[in-house]
Amino acid sequence: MSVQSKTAPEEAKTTNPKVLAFVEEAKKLFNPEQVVWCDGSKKEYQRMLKSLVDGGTALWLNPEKRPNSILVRSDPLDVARVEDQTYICSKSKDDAGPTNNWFDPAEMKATLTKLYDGAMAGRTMYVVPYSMGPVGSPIAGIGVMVTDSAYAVANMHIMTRVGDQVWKALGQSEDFVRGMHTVGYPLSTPATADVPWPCNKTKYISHFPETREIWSYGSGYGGNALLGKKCHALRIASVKARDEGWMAEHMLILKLTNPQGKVKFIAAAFPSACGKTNLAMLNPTVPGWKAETIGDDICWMKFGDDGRLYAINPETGFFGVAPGTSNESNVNAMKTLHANCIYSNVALTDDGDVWWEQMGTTPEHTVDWMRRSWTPSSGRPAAHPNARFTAPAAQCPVIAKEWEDPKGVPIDAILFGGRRASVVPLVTEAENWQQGTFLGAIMASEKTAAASGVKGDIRRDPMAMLPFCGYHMGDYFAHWLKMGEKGGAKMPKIFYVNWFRKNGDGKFMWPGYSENSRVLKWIFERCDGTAKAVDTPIGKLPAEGALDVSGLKVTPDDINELTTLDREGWKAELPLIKEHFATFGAKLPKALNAELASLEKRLG
Ligand code: O2Y
Ligand code: MN
Repeated sequence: MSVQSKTAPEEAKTTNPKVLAFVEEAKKLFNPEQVVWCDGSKKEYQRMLKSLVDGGTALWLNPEKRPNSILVRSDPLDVARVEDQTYICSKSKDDAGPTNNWFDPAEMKATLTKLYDGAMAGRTMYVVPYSMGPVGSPIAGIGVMVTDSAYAVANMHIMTRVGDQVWKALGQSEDFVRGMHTVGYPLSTPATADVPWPCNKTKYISHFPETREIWSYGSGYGGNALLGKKCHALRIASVKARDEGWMAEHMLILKLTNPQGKVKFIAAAFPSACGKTNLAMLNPTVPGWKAETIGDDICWMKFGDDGRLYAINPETGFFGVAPGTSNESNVNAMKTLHANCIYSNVALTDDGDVWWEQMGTTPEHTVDWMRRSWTPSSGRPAAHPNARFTAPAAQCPVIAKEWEDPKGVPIDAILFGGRRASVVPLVTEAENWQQGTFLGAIMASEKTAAASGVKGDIRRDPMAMLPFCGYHMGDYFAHWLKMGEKGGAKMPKIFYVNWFRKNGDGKFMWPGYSENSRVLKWIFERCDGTAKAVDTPIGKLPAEGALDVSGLKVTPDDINELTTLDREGWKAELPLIKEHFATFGAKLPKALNAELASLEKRLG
């Protein structure tokens, strides 16, 4: 590559030698036409949107319907995270563990260096300084990302704290995550035509946990390109958290206030498609109770001076799944989306607004996410099932006042949950941290067959971290146990919830959504020691009458079934748990095997 980059060194916004060396290395490798140091300003954000619209990647939505919002349609082959092409490149394969794709770091860098060579020719390389968490918070972390995607920059503006204040907070420190991202579509000669959504059919989302680096190639979408999110805040941060004695988790954070004004903070882990964003923003149906949002996806927790676990939401926005979001399922998300959003792969209505499946009234005509004319009889969805909105968290009508508190919020309870049609009760309280870790480790979601009530595949997703843990899951469980030993009695209580039990007719037994506040109330009161529970082999279940079901149209029989131990179901589960635990080999902590053995004994 012969064309010289145009950057003048004085454009750099920091004198940090490690940052300058990183940017220089990236510049040499990618050979961009120019380098832009992002300042995180509103002006810069608007410039990004304009460049996306001018380049044909995006269009402005009707400003009367969705002010200052754009619609982006991606390449049909670049629509979601690519787990098959996601790698953990630790020095030892054993450190990545059996549930991650592993590659030798030197070999991966050799492969990617070839692909990176000149990959930004004819393009701009943006240097994006960002903070995950309030700038300067002792729980926050800093990253520097280079990218040739204005879409990634604009999304990073919404999802993270970008700007010069990050350079100030970083100072001369070496403690930052280095992220390199290119869509892998160089404009090698002036005659090379750009396309609306440049990407490459070859994709690599590679993580180097030991050196805190992310090298991403070929995709411009979501978690593959917004490096602050899954790559930094979970895969790299989980390793950093293990090394430094804190926790980086795939959890929402919510604030719950009872009618007397007493507050508890709850973190909750659910696999994808289990209504995490809905729970994070729920409007309680129990009179006098209030729920507010701190975060909807990621939670970083460190011990405070008082020995309790304090959590921050490292993000500043929601990158939520659009289909299924409606005034019925999540009115607060809908209100958040009124303006200043980026919509990806949703449908465009004839009056310049957005639409997706289950949003509300079906329009007679839209342009679908693939830019084709669409009517309800088209026989295909108008929005891609993984269509997304990127929305500023500050716009959420129920955002809690503490959401940007640099010291974080003290966590009272941790919830694990999956989608289980049978066996798992509505809510179970772990006896202690070790049993709670066991419940998190066996977390699963069940695909129910079309013939409802029939048990389908069970997919284990421990702590909802399977695709996001940057190291061996056996070591991750050990880290959880170690944190429990350190925190002792001050650790949050752990609960396992399941909103998705079905009856013999295949109907959901629990109404879910806002009614989940009844379960949250019981959890709150368990933390206070005021609600009653009964001991069972799997943990504590609500005692009769302890769950507030007043005014709820659920039969007493169903409530009873939802809150009673299914002994035979749990017995049938034991061999599946053993099989799951065998995945982790010798790294499975003995304490978890002991929990399993003790459960088996208690079940009789
Ligand atoms: O498809 C993507 O790239 C996004 S995946 C995602 C986005 C926001 C929150 N959670 C997730 C997830 O997969 O857990
Ligand atoms: Mn997620």
